[in-house]
Amino acid sequence: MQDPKRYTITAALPYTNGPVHIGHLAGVYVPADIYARFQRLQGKDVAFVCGSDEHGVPITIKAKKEGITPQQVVDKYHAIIKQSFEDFGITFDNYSRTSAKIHHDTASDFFKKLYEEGKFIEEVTEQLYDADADQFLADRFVVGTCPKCGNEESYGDQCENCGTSHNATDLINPKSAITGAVPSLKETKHWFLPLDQYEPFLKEWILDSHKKDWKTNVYGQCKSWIDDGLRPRAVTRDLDWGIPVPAPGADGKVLYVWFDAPIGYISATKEWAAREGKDWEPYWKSDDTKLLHFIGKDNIVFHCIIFPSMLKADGSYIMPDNVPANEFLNLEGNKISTSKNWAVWLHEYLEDFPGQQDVLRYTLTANAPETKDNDFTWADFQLRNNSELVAIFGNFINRVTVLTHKYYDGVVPVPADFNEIDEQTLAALKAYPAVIESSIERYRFREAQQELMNVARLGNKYLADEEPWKTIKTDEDRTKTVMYVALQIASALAVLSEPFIPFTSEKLRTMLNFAGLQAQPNWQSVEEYSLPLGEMPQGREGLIPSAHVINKNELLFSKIEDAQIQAQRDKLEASKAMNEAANKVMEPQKDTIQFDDFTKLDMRVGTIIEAEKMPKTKKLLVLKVDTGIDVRTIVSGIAESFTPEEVIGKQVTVLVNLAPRALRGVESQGMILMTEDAAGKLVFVNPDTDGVGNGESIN
Ligand code: B3M
Ligand code: ZN
Repeated sequence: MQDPKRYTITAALPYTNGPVHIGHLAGVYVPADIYARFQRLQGKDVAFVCGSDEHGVPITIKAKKEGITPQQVVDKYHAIIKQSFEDFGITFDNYSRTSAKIHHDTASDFFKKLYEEGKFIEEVTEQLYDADADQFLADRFVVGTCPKCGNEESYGDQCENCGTSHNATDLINPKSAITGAVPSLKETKHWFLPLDQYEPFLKEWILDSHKKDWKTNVYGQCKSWIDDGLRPRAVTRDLDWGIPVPAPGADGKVLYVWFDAPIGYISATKEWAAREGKDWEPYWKSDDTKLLHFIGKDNIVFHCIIFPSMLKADGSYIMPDNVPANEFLNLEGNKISTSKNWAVWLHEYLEDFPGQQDVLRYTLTANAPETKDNDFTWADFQLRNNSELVAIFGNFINRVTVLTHKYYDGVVPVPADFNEIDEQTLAALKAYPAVIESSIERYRFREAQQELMNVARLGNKYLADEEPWKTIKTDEDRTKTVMYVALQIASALAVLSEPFIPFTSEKLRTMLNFAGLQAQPNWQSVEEYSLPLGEMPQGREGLIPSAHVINKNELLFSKIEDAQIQAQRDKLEASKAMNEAANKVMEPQKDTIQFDDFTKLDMRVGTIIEAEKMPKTKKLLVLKVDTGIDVRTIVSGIAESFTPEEVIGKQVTVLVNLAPRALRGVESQGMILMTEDAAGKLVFVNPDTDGVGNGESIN
């Protein structure tokens, strides 16, 4: 769309059943924020809205699990999520929530209008029903085999493996997620949006008009759904958590969460407009508005097929201009999983890396899953910080500001004539705003951020080539010119970095004392004013003019040490181990024995006094154990878990009356009791016998 008058930018409403993690940030909120910040920097009229998605089955499941009400669940996580977004500088104009009255009213009215205009099909159909739970099963209440890809853990409304959206009754071998029971079919009335009727519209709008400008992953998914043929979709559910269906005969029914949630964008805009004294309608109904939905790939069908069909059914809304959906971010090679706690939670990150929001924002953009799934690793995080943010960006700024203070007491010097290198450097600088802009406008945020770093590289190369630390001894005028040019590059970085690393941009503005400037450098001025090309300096001052005084220097980034990275890896490993332990299938209990059987076992406290590896074996240690009765040899299969040195002196539990047997020619006269930890490592069944001597019986 050429020159829109205003922007309505939406970011997927996060489900309020847990905190947000790096996958959310990388996939949706950082790119949306970069885009919104960028448009604001261009002076554009922007409404950037989001909010908590507080209805739907996942929330009721969470409430059941924690023994609290769904409202308590959403209150808790709404507060945490909202705080995380603020902490990471996600500049929503409004962060609302779907339990808000304004949203209930908006969604209810939206349904009512369509209902009254006869846009729904009302139908009694058979739905999956869990008799044990006395509940209809829809969406995430039911799991089964995906009819399209065969994934055995598909949800009732969507398969997370292939992304297909379906009806719960389409699942093969459905099972209740509440009781595990095989559901029966039971009749119930629902309202359906006849998506098939919107097929011609969707074909023309997406397949014909957006083939070129939509991302191939988004376009491809839409095409495959449309090509498969669309069917009516139920927009109501038999549930007690959600927005009551405003239609006669709909007692005990609520709007389907995916019907109400996208309307949340509209409610959030209304709420914001009311607060700001604006009219919300142009942001949703005016042709000169650019509407954009930032989402993850699992939400494509809802934003490209279902919500547009709803808007079309209403008839008064505009369509999104683009839906720049991202693929998924993995973590250290595995899928991020809330239930398995395989995630980096934003609130926890900030505890471990206080004040370092930009490092994460930067890393996630550098590695954003724009065209394919990508992997976040702590090693990459450290490398990006140490060898890009610290070594390139931070280093350049540090050199410029330190030298300005050292040579000129912080005063921007008056340059002498520019030579060819200066002019080329400034010409290169001048080209960057347009280059970065072009990438952002095409939703290529990784590329845009790389170009930003190229500005810092340009600065570093310029300083390295011109060596003001050398010329200061020989040529004062030359040094002034070089420092002047370097300060222009630093100022440009303060402006151009704002969408990507806003906290750093802010610090840099303070360091360069932008507050003390008459004209604030902005995106346009980087293009317009930084290229004096020989006409300098009279009449055309730079971004940061001569005689301006900059503030004290401070470090923008600091090195991240190996120990910090290892601590993060350990944290992940620990959560994996805990998760494995929690999911471990326990061996069933053995057959019952009599007390006499037990008393036959003679177990004693003993101490290992010598240990050595059994030659030519991997697993065996030959131990000498003081059992209190005697010192005897026991061959034990623990060499993969312990070195001989580790076990000497250990007090252990010994079964002393086990019939001796020869292992590799060594007679073993007993057995040491062992168990396994969560990671599968052997551990001694330690008698923990403070003051108990060897030979004491265990019974
Ligand atoms: N809450 C799904 C999700 O978090 C959903 C998005 C709603 S956007 C209207 O993936
Ligand atoms: Zn599937």
